[in-house]
Amino acid sequence: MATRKQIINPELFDAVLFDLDGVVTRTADTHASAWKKLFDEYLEKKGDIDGYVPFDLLDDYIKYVDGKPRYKGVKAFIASRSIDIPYGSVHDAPDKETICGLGNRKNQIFSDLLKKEGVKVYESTIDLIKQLRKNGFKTAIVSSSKNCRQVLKAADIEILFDTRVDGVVSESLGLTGKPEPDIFLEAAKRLDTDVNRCVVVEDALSGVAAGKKGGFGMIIGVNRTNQADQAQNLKQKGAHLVVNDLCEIKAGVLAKSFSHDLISPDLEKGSSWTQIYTGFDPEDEGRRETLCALGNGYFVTRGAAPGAKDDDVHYPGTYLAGGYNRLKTKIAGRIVENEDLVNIPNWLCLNFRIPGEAWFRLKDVKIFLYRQVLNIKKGVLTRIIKFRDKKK
Ligand code: B16
Ligand code: MG
Repeated sequence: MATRKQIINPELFDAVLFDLDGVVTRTADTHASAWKKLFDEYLEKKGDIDGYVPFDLLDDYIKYVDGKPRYKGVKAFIASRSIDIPYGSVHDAPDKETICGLGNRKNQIFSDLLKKEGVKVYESTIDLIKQLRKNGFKTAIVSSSKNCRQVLKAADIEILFDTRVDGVVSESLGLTGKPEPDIFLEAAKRLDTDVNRCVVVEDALSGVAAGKKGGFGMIIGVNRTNQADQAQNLKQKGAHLVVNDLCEIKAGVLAKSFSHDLISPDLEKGSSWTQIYTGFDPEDEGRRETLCALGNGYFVTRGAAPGAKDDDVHYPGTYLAGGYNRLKTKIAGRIVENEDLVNIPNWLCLNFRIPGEAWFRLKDVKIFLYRQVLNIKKGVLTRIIKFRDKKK
């Protein structure tokens, strides 16, 4: 039975940031093999009478080097074997016993493998990227690798990304690599998109951790190992959703995006910043307007729909800080003097009508879809309505 795909919801997200190795291209295996050759040769040469424990293509790769910039990877693995060598310099020869020397040797091995094996892509990822772009999402490639551009070129997919933030860009800007969020933040900045509205797609624990640290709206972990504990680890590091392959994801189209399987971490986890209301209930509208009120310390406006009139359903209200008035009212024969906030002129006056019909009123039309999203962090209230007019 075909499983239902999860949808990247264009109502909630504008951009998708893709990791390269292991997400877009099958080069994570090439990296892992290069690391293994480097470390096994090194450990063997270093010599230990009892022999050495070889680099584990899965465990050691995932734990120490996956997703990290080259020298950070060397440092982490070497430390895990209690070996301490000087950092050296980026110009160190590949046979020099320094962090940089070893890193440079790894790159030689990687380049040779790449030449021999070429670059293969994950077709499902490429399909998803094309769908996303067709539906108006921006896309970025975000990789620790200094070989990123070369790999994209070899696969002829450079054109699929609006921007690239990789090991080379990162070095030139002095950014810190994964698990710090810098390179993802730089990509969001280049795409002119708020981190809340960006999806990060990563296969490495360090990359997922970077996404979480950066506060990105959605993090999709890709578990290429097919092992349950890796899925668990990706979730633990901050992935909202873990898939085995991106064929499980599709790009949402705005008009069709009102489905139950929309990806919305805020909805699913009831997280703190976004309040989502679906459906329109005239009875409850007054309370909803109160809960969706937005203010800035000077004035506040109730979350009434634009064009809403003061009637039995809506109560549009805007109030100024300190904007009070005193009024005498006769109640049950007694004059009562009351001090209250004054409802100042309603500025939510945007309305429309279909030629030949009355001005649009929610309660007069057949509503198919109604969705109201209050983003408390950004102070933005969004309302999306799909309705049928009387002519149909
Ligand atoms: P390089 P990503 C990472 O790329 C790889 O996951 C990791 O295995 C590699 O060591 C690292 O790039 C550095 O790559 O030596 O080519 O600069 O997953 O962030 O796309
Ligand atoms: Mg990766």
